[in-house]
Amino acid sequence: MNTETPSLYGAYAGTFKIGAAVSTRTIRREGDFIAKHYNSLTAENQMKFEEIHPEEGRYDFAAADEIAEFVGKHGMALRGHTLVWHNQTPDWVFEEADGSPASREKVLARLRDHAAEVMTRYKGRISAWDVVNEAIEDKSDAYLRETKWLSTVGEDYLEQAFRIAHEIDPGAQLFYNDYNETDPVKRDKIHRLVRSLLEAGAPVHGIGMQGHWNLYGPSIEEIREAIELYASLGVRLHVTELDLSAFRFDDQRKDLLEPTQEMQDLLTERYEAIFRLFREYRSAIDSVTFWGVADSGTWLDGFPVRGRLNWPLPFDRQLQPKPAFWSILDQARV
Ligand code: HAH
Repeated sequence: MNTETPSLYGAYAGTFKIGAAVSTRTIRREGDFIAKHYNSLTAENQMKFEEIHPEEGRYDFAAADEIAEFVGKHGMALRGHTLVWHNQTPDWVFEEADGSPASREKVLARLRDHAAEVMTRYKGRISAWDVVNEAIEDKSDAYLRETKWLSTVGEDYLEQAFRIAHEIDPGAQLFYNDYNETDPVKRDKIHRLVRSLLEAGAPVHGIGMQGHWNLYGPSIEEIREAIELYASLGVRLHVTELDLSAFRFDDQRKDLLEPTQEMQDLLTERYEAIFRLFREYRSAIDSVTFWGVADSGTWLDGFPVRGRLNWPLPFDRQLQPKPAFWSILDQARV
């Protein structure tokens, strides 16, 4: 009897890529497991601005290079995450030496330097870049998030970022990436943003739906509506950061050391329904990436509630497949 677990990406070959967020730590410790199940990787943190370019003129590519080499060795895809974001970006980018706000020209020049250095280094190896991450405000009455990119450069900072990225690497697919992307109000704002970028002639090729969802929502219908709306813009879709928290976002409960049986059953059912839906839209979706390789490495341990464990992925803390894994696998065959 063959008891070996089948490859997750193998099961979805010809449908879409199956990816995971990794770090140098996870590729060193769990390299064989990662290479078996995933054919696309994203650096969870190690390609972010503050990691790669902590001070003006000083770049540190050691970790990013190690990930890119692993990807090359295994013939995987690599997603670049991320160029323009309000988090994990050092303050110097937006400041003069005396701490006052830098001019629009200076911030754009720094963005251009950064993008040229990073995108050129991985040209031909990073096939898709999250050029801008999370630029839309969550509060329903506001449109763009108030960030230092917005206050220093102005409202066209997204358009500028996409134009710069395209000039530097014309072969890369350029994405706008965001979370709460299925919320009807935020969804419409993301749609409006990407539509206006396209109308201005900006080179936006795709929308990244992060997919930080939970066991209770969003509904399959809400996810479907978001996919339909985004795909109607004629751009490609990547699910970039999929995980299903065991808790609603405002649930503060901290008492569990293991998921309840009900949580495990819901995880199985939700992953099954979500992958059934993704498969239905495979003509629009090219890639589905989990935010972590297994529960042992999830960012949701400790976020948004400190000291709390979570179990959002199809593999457990021992890298063993959960029933949710088998339900995802079943959907590949139907
Ligand atoms: C994502 N933010 C980021 O894109 C990623 O770079 C980071 O490692 C983790 C998650 C998502 C997010 C959220 O779901 C809720 C509040 C703030 C940010």
